[in-house]
Amino acid sequence: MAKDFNFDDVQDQHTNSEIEGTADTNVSDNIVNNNQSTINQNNAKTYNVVITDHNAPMVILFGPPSCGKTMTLVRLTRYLSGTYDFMPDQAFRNSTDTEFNELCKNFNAAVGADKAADGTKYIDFMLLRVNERRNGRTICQFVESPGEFLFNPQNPTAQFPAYLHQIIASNNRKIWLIFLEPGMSQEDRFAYVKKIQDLRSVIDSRDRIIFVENKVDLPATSSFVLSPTNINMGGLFRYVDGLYPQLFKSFTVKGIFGSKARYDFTAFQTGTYVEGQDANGKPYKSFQAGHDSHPRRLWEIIYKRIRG
Ligand SMILES: Nc1nc2c(ncn2[C@@H]2O[C@H](COP(=O)(O)OP(=O)(O)O)[C@@H](O)[C@H]2O)c(=O)[nH]1
Ligand SMILES: [Mg+2]
Repeated sequence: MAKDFNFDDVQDQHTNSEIEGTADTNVSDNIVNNNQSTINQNNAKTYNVVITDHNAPMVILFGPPSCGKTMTLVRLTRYLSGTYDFMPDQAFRNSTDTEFNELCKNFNAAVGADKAADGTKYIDFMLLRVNERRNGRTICQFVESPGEFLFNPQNPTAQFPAYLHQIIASNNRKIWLIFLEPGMSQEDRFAYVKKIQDLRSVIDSRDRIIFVENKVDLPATSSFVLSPTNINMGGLFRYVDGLYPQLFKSFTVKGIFGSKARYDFTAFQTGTYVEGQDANGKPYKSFQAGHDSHPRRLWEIIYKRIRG
């Protein structure tokens, strides 16, 4: 049950003239400010990013640490690898960090490894261009940043970082993937709802919202998964709605013909994680991709929303 809202009647004002008028906003400032190579709690607030493509829609992953943002990208990259190339954009961070730059170059090898859950941890702040393999056209760009800069349960009322406002201010069409997961405490969930409502108050009302209930394999939600291809989406939605009071309501508009949900809701599982040891006895988490129906379902919604 994707809760669909028909956006077709909402005029899209992302016109070319607007894009030309504001293209390259602050790029030179960013380069000046951006000579710090790594991002940390101290400079996160003011850290600037460089957006070079002002046309391709942006899909922004939004969620607390460990909700599965990076592994969702890993899973989508693998699932779509026959048709699309996922290319990290080094300019986004204008980084001099060699480790980051190496990982950008080797992104596709890193996501293919069964150690992916460990191996990609250095690239959790990146922009990935999704290019159609047959013609190189960028159809969208994914943005991932560390969850603690978006919603930190230890400091739930912290301001959003500057780079998020930069992204919000860009003229690209935006699709927000807002992650929910069964592992959050009640206190954190309530604070997270507030945070998402804060986000809603600063983003364009034409932006698309996709709520992703990740980790549906966990015991709290696995009973809704009858099989990977058959999920009791209505039951899952009601369960999640109860856990995050007012969340979905705040993205629902009342009209004369009844209420309309201005979001999609879907279930997801990146895969299975098994703790193991490598040849040197070092512990690591092995990752086995889950059933293809999960990325297929998610990609169908994303694809629909990047198109209009
Ligand atoms: N059970 C389960 N665990 C998951 C799933 N996706 C992610 N995880 C766990 O969550 C951890 C953090 O995932 P990651 O993508 O790095 O989260 P991020 O901090 O939001 O980028 C992983 O290492 C896994 O242990 C999932 O679908 N099911
Ligand atoms: Mg991450």
